Amino acid sequence: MKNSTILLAIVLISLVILTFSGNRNVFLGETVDRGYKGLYFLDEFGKIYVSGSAKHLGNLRFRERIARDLELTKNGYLALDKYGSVYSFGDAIRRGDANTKDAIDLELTSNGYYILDRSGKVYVFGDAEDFGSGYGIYVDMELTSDGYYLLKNNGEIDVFGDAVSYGNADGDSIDMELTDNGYYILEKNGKLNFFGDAIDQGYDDSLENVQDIELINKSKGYYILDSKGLAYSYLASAGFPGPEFSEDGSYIDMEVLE
Ligand SMILES: [Ca+2]
Ligand SMILES: [Ca+2]
Repeated sequence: MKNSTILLAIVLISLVILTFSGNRNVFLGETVDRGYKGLYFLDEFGKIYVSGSAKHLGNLRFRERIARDLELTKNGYLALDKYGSVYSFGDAIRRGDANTKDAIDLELTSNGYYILDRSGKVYVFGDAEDFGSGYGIYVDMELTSDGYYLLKNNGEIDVFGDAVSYGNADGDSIDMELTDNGYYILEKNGKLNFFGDAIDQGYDDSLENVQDIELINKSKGYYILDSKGLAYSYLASAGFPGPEFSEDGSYIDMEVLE
């Protein structure tokens, strides 16, 4: 074959690989300064995707869909699996595992962490203070300065310590995020409920299987992540790309690097 023929063949083969590799990255829009540096995404197999100046420090490689949560530390991150095991990367310190079959959330304190399981049981490690557990089916935990909220899958919240109730949602709920004097509660169809001083920047309640809301402090906007890896921006996008698209919907968590 002539050199030009070989070159053409290489180009064609590369095009075919590119077209069918399925590595579609989802871009989130133009580059704007929103006061944060990057994004992390976690899928249920433990793979971690980064963009912007978020640092990739390692993946978990599960054969089953058991990764549940990712939390950032100053120069690292901790990950949680459904059996309550905690994995550390970079400067993050692992302080022990929860003995459960259905862990759902990891929340960090200054020198410790909480693990919540689906039944509402709260596990404490390091300097995390135990204010009590819930009773029911739970989907999320958020910390206040001296207490915490537990969110049930029906949208009801339980308050512990200094956490203040501003009301409940009443749909199939998945996640909550706190503002100074209020909170957001996200439902699985993308519907967002606003309490106290939480600002409505919009939402789309015809989505499927949304997983996470992440607030952007500076813009007072937020991202809503679905299980396929699409991050819907409401005054949130700074132009950092999202993760690979997941046909089978395996994304479970997103974190913003401030
Ligand atoms: Ca998280
Ligand atoms: Ca949350």
